[in-house]
Amino acid sequence: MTKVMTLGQFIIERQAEFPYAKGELSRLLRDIGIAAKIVNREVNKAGLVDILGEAGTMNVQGEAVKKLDVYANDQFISALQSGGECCLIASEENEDVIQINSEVSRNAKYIVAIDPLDGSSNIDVNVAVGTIFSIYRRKTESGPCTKEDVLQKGVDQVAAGYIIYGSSTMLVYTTGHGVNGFTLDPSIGEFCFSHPNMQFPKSGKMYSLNEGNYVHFPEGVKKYLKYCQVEDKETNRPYTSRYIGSMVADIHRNMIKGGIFIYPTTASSPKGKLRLVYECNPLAFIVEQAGGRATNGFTRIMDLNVKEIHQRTPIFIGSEEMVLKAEEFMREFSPELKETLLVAEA
Ligand code: AHM
Ligand code: MG
Repeated sequence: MTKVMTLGQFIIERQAEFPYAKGELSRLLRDIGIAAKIVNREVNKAGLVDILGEAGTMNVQGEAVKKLDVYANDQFISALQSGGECCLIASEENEDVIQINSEVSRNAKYIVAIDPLDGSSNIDVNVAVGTIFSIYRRKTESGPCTKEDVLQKGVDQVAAGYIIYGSSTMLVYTTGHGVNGFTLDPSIGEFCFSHPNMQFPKSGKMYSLNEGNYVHFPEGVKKYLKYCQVEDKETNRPYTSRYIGSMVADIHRNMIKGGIFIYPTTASSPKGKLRLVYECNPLAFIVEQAGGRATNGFTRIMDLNVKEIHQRTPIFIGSEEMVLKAEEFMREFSPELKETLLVAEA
């Protein structure tokens, strides 16, 4: 019989990778895993909305029904608050950071940045959504943790991960020693080690971006897109277009099959749409750890300065050779953007 290793067992086994760690990070990852299972249960019930009641209404038990992204936010915050290993949370759902000032958490070492339910507009139509998280060590030694503590570059991340609520639910994470994936076995309620040492294929055939925005794309992206669509046997073109509109799902697929995901600047989002701190940096950390590449078209995502918790950035992320090719087009056809983005970031 094959032995199943649960996320909890795996985390304990890997604790040896952190010789000076006292188990706090392991406990933090475990807390996130527990909240993920609760969120998974609710996401799975989303189709029963007619029976259980729509968001904003009362359900049959007379309880107020929350929107799922608000529900997910509450679950992760409550798990991190009671876990005792996190002193500050930055969430997509909250304008400001959340300080955890309880006796046990006030001096905790870690900070969590999280997008509790990304792509939530896909829930109504039964399409995969995700949670993205990033873990930093606080900058101050002790005492109340402040917003300044979270304004760190992506290179300073201690760990990052995502949960994809898809045809199956998976948790994928890195602590800077490669990327490992765990699939939720609903029959035992545990994430089980299923994808060891995940590797981003060096190249691929899939490109993912919202082509509806084509007229507003920078010239470099337009030209790269045309390059993807041209016939060329040697480089396996034309490529295939795949866009779910759930970043976690698009990147997860590309990590398994090979591909590039782009969300560039557009006329309506001149700084890009996606958020640096809790969407792009954690995914960049995971993708780089799997051998892929993540930039804003010119500069490595994890090297970008962080000024605001809700800061946006354009992103080119995925198979290394494909991202490098797209960057060539950006340098040649949209060189002015490099300066503009540097100024925006400064
Ligand atoms: P959200 O944080 O409001 O859910 O938005 C993020 C999502 C990403 O998951 C996805 O890649 C992107 O928005 C899709 O945007 P668009 O509909 O503009 O293509
Ligand atoms: Mg989001």
